[in-house]
Amino acid sequence: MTTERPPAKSDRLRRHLAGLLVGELAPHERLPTERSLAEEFSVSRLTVRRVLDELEREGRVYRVQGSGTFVSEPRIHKSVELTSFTEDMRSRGLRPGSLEVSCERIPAGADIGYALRISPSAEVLHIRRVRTADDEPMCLEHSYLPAELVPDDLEPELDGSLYEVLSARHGLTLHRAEQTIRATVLGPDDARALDAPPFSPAFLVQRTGFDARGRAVERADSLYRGDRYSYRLTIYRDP
Ligand code: 16G
Repeated sequence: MTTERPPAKSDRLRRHLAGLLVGELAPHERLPTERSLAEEFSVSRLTVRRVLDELEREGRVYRVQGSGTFVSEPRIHKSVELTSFTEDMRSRGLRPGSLEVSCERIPAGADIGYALRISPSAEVLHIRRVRTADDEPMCLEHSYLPAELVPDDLEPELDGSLYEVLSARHGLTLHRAEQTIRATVLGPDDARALDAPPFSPAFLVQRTGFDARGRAVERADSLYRGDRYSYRLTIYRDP
């Protein structure tokens, strides 16, 4: 017969804090002090600090010297699916938006031309947007579209969803994409656009999207704030 051991005091503390973080406290609210947690759970201050260190490493709380420990903003879990920024934000109940939108026609150049399977001298539409969720900058996005496929000036319509405009106006719907995700840091200009500290961590997601006919429709570089994003994958094992 096995007897279950009662949970360690530090486990009870961890569970209590996890409960506060998911339900009771709002982002940027202060957690109870180390001293009061130590008293309430009959553990040492060192134990409390260790549990808080762990939560800090997981990005669930942050500390301000001399003020205490606070609840972090929740991360946006992005699943690797062929969705648009607008769809991603709406499915989380957030209001998508775009700031600092610019749109210009430029020669593709070697890298973009290669990704889009067009000549380096062919024209592309370069769209730059700071993507926001409930007005907070989340992602800096550069999209490159072969000008041949989108002859109109898209800029006036880029307050909303690019994918919706491509589909409604140009009959272009993405069917498949190749995507790479890598870690990077924000250079000073990108950090300013994203309202984040320079050299803070970020994800760079590079997508090449194809329509059902196999035409490369978009090459995009999306730079996501590392403190607000995590990538979630559903993975399967062959039977
Ligand atoms: C996503 C795509 C981006 C696309 C944008 C369109 C990734 C990594 N990138 O951010 O390639 O341009 O959606 O969004 O998912 P929109 O339709 O809201 O403009």
